[in-house]
Amino acid sequence: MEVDFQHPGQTGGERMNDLLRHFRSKQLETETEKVFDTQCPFCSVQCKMQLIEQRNGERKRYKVVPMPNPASEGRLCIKGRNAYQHAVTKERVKQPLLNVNGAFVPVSWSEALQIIKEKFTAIQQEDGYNALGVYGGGSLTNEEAYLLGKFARVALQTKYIDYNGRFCMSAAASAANQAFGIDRGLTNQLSEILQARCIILAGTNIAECQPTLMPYFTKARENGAFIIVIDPRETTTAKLADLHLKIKPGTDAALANGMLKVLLDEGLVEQKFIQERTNGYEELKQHLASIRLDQIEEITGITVEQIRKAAVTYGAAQTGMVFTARGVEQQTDGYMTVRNFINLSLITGKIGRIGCGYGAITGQGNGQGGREHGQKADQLPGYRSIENPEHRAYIAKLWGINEQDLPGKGVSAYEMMEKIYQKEITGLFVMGSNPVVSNPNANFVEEGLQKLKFLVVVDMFISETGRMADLILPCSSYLEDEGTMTNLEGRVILRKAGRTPPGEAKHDWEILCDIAQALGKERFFSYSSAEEIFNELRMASRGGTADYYGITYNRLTQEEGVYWPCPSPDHPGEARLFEHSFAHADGRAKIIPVENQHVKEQITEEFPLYLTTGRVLTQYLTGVQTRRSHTLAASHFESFLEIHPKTAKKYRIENESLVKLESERGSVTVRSKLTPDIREDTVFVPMHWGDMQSVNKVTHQALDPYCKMPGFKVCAVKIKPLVDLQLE
Ligand SMILES: Nc1nc2c(c(=O)[nH]1)N[C@H]1C(S)=C(S)[C@@H](COP(=O)(O)OP(=O)(O)OC[C@H]3O[C@@H](n4cnc5c(=O)[nH]c(N)nc54)[C@H](O)[C@@H]3O)O[C@H]1N2
Ligand SMILES: Nc1nc2c(c(=O)[nH]1)N[C@H]1C(S)=C(S)[C@@H](COP(=O)(O)OP(=O)(O)OC[C@H]3O[C@@H](n4cnc5c(=O)[nH]c(N)nc54)[C@H](O)[C@@H]3O)O[C@H]1N2
Ligand code: SF4
Ligand SMILES: [Mo]
Repeated sequence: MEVDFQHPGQTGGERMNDLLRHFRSKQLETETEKVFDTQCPFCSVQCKMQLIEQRNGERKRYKVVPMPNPASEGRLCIKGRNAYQHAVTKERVKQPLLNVNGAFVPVSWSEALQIIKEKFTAIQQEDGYNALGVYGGGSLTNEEAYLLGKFARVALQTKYIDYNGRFCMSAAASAANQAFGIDRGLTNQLSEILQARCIILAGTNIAECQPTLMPYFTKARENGAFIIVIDPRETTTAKLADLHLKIKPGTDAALANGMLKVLLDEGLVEQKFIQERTNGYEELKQHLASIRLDQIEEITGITVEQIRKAAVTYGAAQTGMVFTARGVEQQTDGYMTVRNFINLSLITGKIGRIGCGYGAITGQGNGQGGREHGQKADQLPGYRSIENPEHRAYIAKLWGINEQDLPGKGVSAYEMMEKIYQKEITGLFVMGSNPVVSNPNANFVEEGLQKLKFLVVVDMFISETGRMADLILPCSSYLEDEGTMTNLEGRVILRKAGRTPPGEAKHDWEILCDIAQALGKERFFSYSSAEEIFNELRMASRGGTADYYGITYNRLTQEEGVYWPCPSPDHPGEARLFEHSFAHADGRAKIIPVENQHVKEQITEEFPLYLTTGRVLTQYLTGVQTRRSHTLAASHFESFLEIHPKTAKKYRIENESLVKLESERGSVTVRSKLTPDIREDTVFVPMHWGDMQSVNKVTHQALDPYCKMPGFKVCAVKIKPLVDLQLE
């Protein structure tokens, strides 16, 4: 604002007073500062920070201050430092948007709710209650994930609910449940990594995906730990390793068999632990008798010598930890592969004591809590089962409904897409996911979504899935939405949120309550705060595997988070699991034999290369948030194809040239990045982009039969230069 110093008829003194007033108020404006205590919305470490908003008239400046916390010890990565940028951008959706002949038109909340009521009721009448599907996400708070499960079962009365965590945590979660009787990402707290003398990192790229955890591993190494990384690429994480096993994609189950065999042959097993604390060892022993190491070398591309080195070092070490992530889990045998890595921990007795354990490195911010409280097809809160009569009765009573009215088990995320394609599900409600980019076989998924009678997407932005919606509902961001998140260690943390949502955006839980009210179900959904929902969740989880009963907002404010299980308010929470017993009824863990190879798409003459997919440091998942942060978008503005120079030469592909990548399902165009860090038979493309760069147009739809995890990490492809000079 300019000051007009030329008021006619003003005396010099009056003019001076005006001027002073102006400068004083200007100074005050500059000093207007708001401080928000928050935590990063991205990965499972959940680093704490403060966002300082400085206002100078219309202009705002932001400063981010990392805050101490037990997980990242006060560190923040580049995504965390710039996370505020997407939350404060003008691109936020601020009003409900109705799709009218392809154009989004703002409507009021009451109009939006009326439309939902009409459409949902019509679908229920025409196609039945199970024609409505609900699709959730691992970014939602515990309160919202819990409420979404209740919303599907009580407000919509549908059995079809699942969430993006199916693509993320399902293999590790089902393996841990079967092996240990409980699924909590890490069995130990992070600080114990420093005590481990051998660390196996299988299909996990911590340096890019949980960067603030890297110092735990570098310090462990300084303490003398031997680090083994298993990855088809020499990632930044692999560069830290003492031994990098550059495995052929999809063959980790066989590699683990090779290591188990060596451990047995060398007598590096803990007989006492096996006898007292496990079942199934004899069957494993018999199975391994038929395994030949030269066969394993042929399958995996890892030499017998390297397999021996890895096994003997892990077996002989006093302490050791095994970590897996999506590299081994996002496979059509992901469940079995994780079981085989857990077998390593069990037969060596390297679990349940200091510096010894197993960990599935959880992915999304609330990837852990999001999988515990009922947004999964077969699950009720507290990790209860929707098929267990006692569990059903407990939850039905708490919710005030008849047990018979609680729907049964639905299907997994991708199977919901199949049901949509087959027009069995005709209405879909998406909260916290961008399925048209993150599902495998994305062309099929897109075709299916087009057939829906009604698609509602709740999001902060117009995502690729949002673009296809009939109605977009604006939700609050992490800076605005208070609630609890459970980090990769199983530590429940309270995320404070002091900012007011922009425009008419509402919290996810408010949106669920409003829709429930419009559908006449308000008596089941009358909450006035996230804390109130949490208190109901505490009761719902009480006595369940993931017991949160002893955790309160009060405790979370005073303590630095509380580990579950925490069955009573005076319970400290369990930092290290399985010290004395496992969670199965007999207290023992289960060892099982795992086959070397499982059905996967094989390379052929027409499709001669393996494609594997994953992540880069500065982008997050389908990129809807990180592409709206100018700093992050600038660091990686397009996708790429990592390829070995020898392979590139064979296909006449130059560095930084456009490449057409094709499978039987579809094709994408991406820019080449030549690097000797990748295997010659494999190419890698990140998952963070949509439309013509969406790698999931190429990936395979096959699912793991146990946990329904898609095999994102391996399929057969062909490549060619987009413009082939030799052919022109
Ligand atoms: N920067 C960033 N960080 C993130 C995310 C993000 O999008 N961006 N997402 C978060 C989420 S939701 C998740 S689930 C995690 C994922 O974390 P990670 O699982 O660590 O990440 P990915 O890159 O998917 O896969 C890890 C590694 O597996 C390797 N790999 C591929 N195929 C195979 C195989 O057959 N065997 C083996 N052994 N390795 C293989 C890849 O080369 C890759 O380096 O990251 C979380 N953190
Ligand atoms: N090829 C390939 N595909 C993969 C993977 C892979 O490695 N390779 N990884 C898989 C994995 S591990 C995952 S986790 C999935 C993730 O895939 P998606 O579920 O699609 O993940 P996001 O990109 O995080 O989409 C989240 C959407 O929700 C919005 N959102 C964020 N926070 C909130 C919130 O609090 N409330 C609401 N209502 N909306 C919110 C964001 O703006 C965004 O549009 O992708 C999977 N797909
Ligand atoms: S992305 Fe993960 S490691 Fe980086 S700041 Fe956020 S929570 Fe921390
Ligand atoms: Mo994930």
